[in-house]
Amino acid sequence: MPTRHARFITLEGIEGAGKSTHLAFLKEHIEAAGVPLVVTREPGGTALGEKIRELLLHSADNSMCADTELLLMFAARAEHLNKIIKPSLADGRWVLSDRFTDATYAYQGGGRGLPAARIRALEDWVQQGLRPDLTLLLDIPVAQGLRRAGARGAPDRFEREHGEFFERVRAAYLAAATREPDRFRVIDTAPEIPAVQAQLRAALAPLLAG
Ligand code: Z5A
Repeated sequence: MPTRHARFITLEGIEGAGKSTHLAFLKEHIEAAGVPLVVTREPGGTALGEKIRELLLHSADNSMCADTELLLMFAARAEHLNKIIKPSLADGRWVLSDRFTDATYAYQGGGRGLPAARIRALEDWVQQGLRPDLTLLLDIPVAQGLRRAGARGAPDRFEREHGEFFERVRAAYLAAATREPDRFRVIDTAPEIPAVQAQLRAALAPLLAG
């Protein structure tokens, strides 16, 4: 029997903020506390969701409408919620998701300029009130993030965007963190990795203690 109430944790951030780098550390740290954990990602996390991810990230056609992009994000999310997130939480397993709906507000809202009300309508419909318990926002100045990300391979459809796009995305993330200080923990990922891990440990401590 699970001893703690199952928690839904999300990891967010702009390009190059260090999500992939810190996901493995988070998994290890949470599991070391004896917590059964499912690690997943968006867009994706299910067989159909991964196909939608492929369309979203690697479509050769750069002219996808912003509304199409938004609807595909929520189509993948509906699958993810119903097949992975909700069943895992109901089973007492914690869920750590590499991105969730805050990414939609940041990228499709802040980045693409879609109205927040349109995103909220889909959020209410698809999530039926389910929200993360904790959101770790990995934050880094855009220029530094893009420098770090630039060291990787061929860019996907989002990674081909310009600095101003990521400035809008970052501003939207930080505004969300200011609006919901109880749910968000902003982690400064500009320092070296051990210093970032110390912040992550501190952010998780209250949940792991509870
Ligand atoms: N998207 C959306 O638009 N709307 C939505 O609703 C959702 C998603 C759910 C998915 O990409 C894309 O989908 C995403 C938004 C969009 N596009 N973008 N951009 P993703 O999340 O799968 O991929 P990503 O954003 O490119 O993130 P990533 O690959 O997970 O990782 P990262 O955050 O960019 O960073 P990293 O690969 O861990 O680190 C980058 C480099 O920096 C790497 O070489 C590290 O070794 C180095 N690094 C990291 N931390 C440090 C420190 N502290 N010191 C020194 N070097 C470091």
